[in-house]
Amino acid sequence: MEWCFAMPKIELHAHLNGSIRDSTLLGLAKALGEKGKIVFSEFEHVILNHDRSLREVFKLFDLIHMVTTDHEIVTRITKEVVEDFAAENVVYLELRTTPKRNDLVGMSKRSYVEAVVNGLRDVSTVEVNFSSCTTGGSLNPVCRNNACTGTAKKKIYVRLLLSIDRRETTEAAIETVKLALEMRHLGVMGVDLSGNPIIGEWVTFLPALKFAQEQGLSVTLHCGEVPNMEEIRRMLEFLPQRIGHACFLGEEEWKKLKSSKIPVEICLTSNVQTNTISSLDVHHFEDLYKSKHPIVLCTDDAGVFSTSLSKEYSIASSTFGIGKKEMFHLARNAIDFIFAGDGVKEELKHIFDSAALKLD
Ligand code: 6MZ
Repeated sequence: MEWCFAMPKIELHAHLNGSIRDSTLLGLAKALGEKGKIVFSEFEHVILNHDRSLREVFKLFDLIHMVTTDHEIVTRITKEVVEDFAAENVVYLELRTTPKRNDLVGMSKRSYVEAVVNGLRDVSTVEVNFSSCTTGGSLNPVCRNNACTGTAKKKIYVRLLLSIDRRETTEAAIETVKLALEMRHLGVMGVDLSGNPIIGEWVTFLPALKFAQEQGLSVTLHCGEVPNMEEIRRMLEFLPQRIGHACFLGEEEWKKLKSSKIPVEICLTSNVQTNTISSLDVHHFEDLYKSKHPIVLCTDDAGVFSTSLSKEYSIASSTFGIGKKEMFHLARNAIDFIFAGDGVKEELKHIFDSAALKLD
């Protein structure tokens, strides 16, 4: 559906390392294979097999992380991921990633995030607004490319979320939140809790997430990727600013979610490919959409699941019989759920309203 590609879209749930292009991943793996650090043929087999369970997806992430270890690679993949989203008319992207420490290459959590920010600066195909600087305003020194200068026509707003991996300790999670606070001026808006949902306990992450909210950061949680009712209940009681997935909610939790009005990041392809949801026609998207619950369509891991945001819109439209105008409204409604401030929201409204005039 060409119109799904052409219309402006907002992406709020995209993991950096899950959004890498296959070609980049294979190229990086080949180079490591030539150095004898990995067996390339085994890696290639896993990367090109797109039919995997949730458990296998997390094994794949461990493999991906083996080839995305140094700063230059983190910078490169960030640049490419932003360029890919911009190419399909994503106008606002909240990109999330887990800050990683790797002593072997002198990487700290902070230098990891700096490498991500450098990737935003390196984007050349489109104008990037990634911090509080605004088009036409005084130039923020963090903008090295044509970001914020108003020189390029196509523009994407990018904001960052730092992810806490469920394998981490309370201290490590707090370290990530502190980093997010220190890097707010570089467009870090909040934190995410993600990682293998069968690992880790809610109580481990709670102090860090509470601290984040107290300090004014926004919080989004991977919630209900597995049927852990106790955790789902506690997550909803926490009142995060958004949640992702919401696949395994029981009746009570469902009611709680609906009355809370917490926006849900919906990842159709990801949920079906990982067998979290058995098929699209029974996906909870439909119930949430019909009951006008705040929702936003997202990709999760565009590389890992061979998808794009346009594809997700197209799938939702054809599966649930939603027309072009309604899909446009669905996309526009996401403005209310972004973590960036009112200035950006106003600019996005303007972008959508200009596009609406060309809709027919
Ligand atoms: C939970 C997920 C995920 O952070 O290295 N991640 N966590 N559920 C999912 N659904 C399939 N998809 C990705 O990106 C990769 C990391 O994001 C989280 C996992 O922790 C994964 O290792 P970054 O950029």
